[in-house]
Amino acid sequence: MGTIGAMQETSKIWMNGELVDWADATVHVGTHGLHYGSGVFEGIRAYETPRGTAVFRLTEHFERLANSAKLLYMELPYSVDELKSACWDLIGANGLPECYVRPIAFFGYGELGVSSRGSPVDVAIMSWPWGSYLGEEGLRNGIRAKIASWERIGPNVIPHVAKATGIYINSMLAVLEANRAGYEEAILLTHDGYIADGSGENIFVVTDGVIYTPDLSASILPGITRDTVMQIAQDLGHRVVQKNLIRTDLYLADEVFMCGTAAEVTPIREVDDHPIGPPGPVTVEIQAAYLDTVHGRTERWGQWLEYAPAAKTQA
Ligand code: PPE
Repeated sequence: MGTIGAMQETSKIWMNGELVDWADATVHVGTHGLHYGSGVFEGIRAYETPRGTAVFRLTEHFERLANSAKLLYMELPYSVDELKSACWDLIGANGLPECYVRPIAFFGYGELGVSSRGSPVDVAIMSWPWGSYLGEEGLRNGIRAKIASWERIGPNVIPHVAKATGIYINSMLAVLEANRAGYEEAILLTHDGYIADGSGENIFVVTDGVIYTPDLSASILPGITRDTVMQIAQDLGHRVVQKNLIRTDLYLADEVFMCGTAAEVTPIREVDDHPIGPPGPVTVEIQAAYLDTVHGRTERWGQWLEYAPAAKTQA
């Protein structure tokens, strides 16, 4: 999963209201979020388009961050508009035409003890170049996935609608298990045995021409790419059904793919050693439409691309 090796450093990180040098964006080891996983974050992509750098669904990502914070009783010290503008400042400062953007808000250094009362809230935004999450080869030819023995956290364990840092221990264990067994990605089931998420992606299944994806009751993260894929698929004339799926729905599917900001639209060619096949026509069509959209090669879904505010446009 992800890029192997050191992450590519960029010049600046936005931290608590200012742009600081990459190396200076540090926290104290007494930080609440480090001890208890009490943070919320986002993963956003900025793409190079014919009209300059565009961020895909920037507003929705920060709105989800605000919702995630709310679910942790965390008061974000910045509004969605302020965070969007911070994001543009950062993108401008780092000067990359394409990058992955990672906002994070967490209970900081103040008081330890599980209750977060008394801890300040720190907010930072990083950006760096991040290539295909599951590899170029995976994007083109599909990946091999394995159902994890770790269940996805239930709705009354941690609110799964929140993109909360602590939840990712669950994802980490699942993907480590899959990787150690020789698979590229893990698929997690709910406590009741329904398909939930990949470790960092939502799942889609195509059977007899109908596109299925787990609904929110299956402990999924309400993915912004998932929403994008559902809208694109419907606009292209496909029927999309949100419903509970079981693991055999994957084994017997005509096509399976995953999607997420980092993974974009990645075909799955095998689940638990059941061959599904090379990327099928629906997957290929949706992947192409998605990549054309994010790179600004089509205007059809152009409303999702947000451009730098005029005053701050970079050369
Ligand atoms: N489910 C999970 C568990 C998840 O982490 C992600 C995003 C999604 C679904 C898809 O959500 P969206 O990006 O809104 O379409 N995972 C992010 C972080 C991955 C990481 O390794 O870090 C991402 O894709 O940016």
